[in-house]
Amino acid sequence: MKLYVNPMSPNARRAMLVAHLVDLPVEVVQVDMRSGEHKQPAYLAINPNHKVPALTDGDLALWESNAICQYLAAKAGRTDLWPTDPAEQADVSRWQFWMHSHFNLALNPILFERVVKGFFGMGEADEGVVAAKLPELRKELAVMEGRLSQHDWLASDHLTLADLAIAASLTYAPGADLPLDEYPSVVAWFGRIRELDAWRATDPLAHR
Ligand SMILES: N[C@@H](CCC(=O)N[C@@H](CS)C(=O)NCC(=O)O)C(=O)O
Repeated sequence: MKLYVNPMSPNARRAMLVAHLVDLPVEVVQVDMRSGEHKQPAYLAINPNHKVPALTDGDLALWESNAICQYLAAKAGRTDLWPTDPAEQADVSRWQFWMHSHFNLALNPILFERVVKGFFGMGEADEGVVAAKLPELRKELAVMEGRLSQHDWLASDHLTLADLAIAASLTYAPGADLPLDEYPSVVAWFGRIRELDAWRATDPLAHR
């Protein structure tokens, strides 16, 4: 099994977190995006979207980080991370859908302005963009706070793919001066995530 990643990518980190947590023979393959390797025919045959992560397992070529996370956890029999009970599984998957459909749409433009531009020398953050997106982000963080003020984890009573999905999106949050302090249960939850060995092992800043 090969997992194609770039260590700087939060979407790839989502899959790498699961790869670290499960007992499977996963070979991690670095895709050199700076040289455009992800747009070469060999990689496009695996992921026509020219994005990381992607996974190959025999004849299967899989893309979309959440699908890869589900596949790895299911293949490893980790029903704690990805339950088989329909109601419990739907509880996890709703957070995975919500992450891409709502949370990231509010978060990513802010991270781009305040963190990514700095990484790549793309100029100053446009605080107008940040100000426009902050109300949306606060709305989504309030949804998480509502759940996490009553429970330690987003779904079930233990770590699941739901937590890993959303935590990966927050990879660059510490450098973005987000209003996280307004959501103490989210901060406490993120603290629990940051204590995971898998979190430390996939820290992109260790690769810079
Ligand atoms: N929805 C996709 C998003 C993947 C994604 O956007 N990956 C970025 C890196 S964070 C990428 O590879 N971008 C390169 C490109 O679009 O050419 C997933 O969850 O896997």
